[in-house]
Amino acid sequence: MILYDYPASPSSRKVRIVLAEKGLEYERRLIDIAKGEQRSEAYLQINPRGKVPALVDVRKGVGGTERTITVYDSTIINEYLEDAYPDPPLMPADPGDRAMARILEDWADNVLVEPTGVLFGQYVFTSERRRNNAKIEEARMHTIELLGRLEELLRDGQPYLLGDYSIADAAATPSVAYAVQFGAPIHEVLPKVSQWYTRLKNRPSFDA
Ligand SMILES: N[C@@H](CCC(=O)N[C@@H](CS)C(=O)NCC(=O)O)C(=O)O
Repeated sequence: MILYDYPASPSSRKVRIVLAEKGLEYERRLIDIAKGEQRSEAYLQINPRGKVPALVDVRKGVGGTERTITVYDSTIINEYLEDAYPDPPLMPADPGDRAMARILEDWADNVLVEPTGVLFGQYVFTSERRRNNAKIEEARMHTIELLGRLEELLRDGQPYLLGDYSIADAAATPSVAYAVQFGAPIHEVLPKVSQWYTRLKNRPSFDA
């Protein structure tokens, strides 16, 4: 398998976590989005959307013949990995929980990523001199407000968002990690989220 990714990209991190959780080996090819490599002609052949990540896998198809599968978009890649490599499962068994896992993944990718993306942009792509402290503080507070949803979800004391570790935890990890790294006071004001995040950090997949 080949993963085309950019180390700091939350979508790439989400896929690397799932690959690690499933114990899958793969080669990594850097697509440097800071240099615009995602728009190169060669990469657009792999992902016509011009985004990271993308995954290329070679496996036997239904008739037993080998085929090359190219998948892009982190959610679709993780669904592919779940279908192709179901052990260990990262989707809950219950249909209601499966729906909730998808809702939480979508929420992490499209809602939570907004303020954490602002923090990332301010700390990683902006020089110290040009940083906007009001914007940073607003993004930190917005992150905390959004994570209130997870604090509520974790109130019954389960270790992970839907009980057992799932795709929903993997999807939220990159944004929560950036939130903590860039000063959102999660450990101070959201005790359940704080304990859950510590659990995520202690999983070997976090290092991926
Ligand atoms: N929905 C896509 C989003 C992918 C995405 O936005 N990737 C960003 C990095 S996290 C990217 O490639 N940015 C470069 C660009 O938009 O030109 C996914 O989950 O894979």
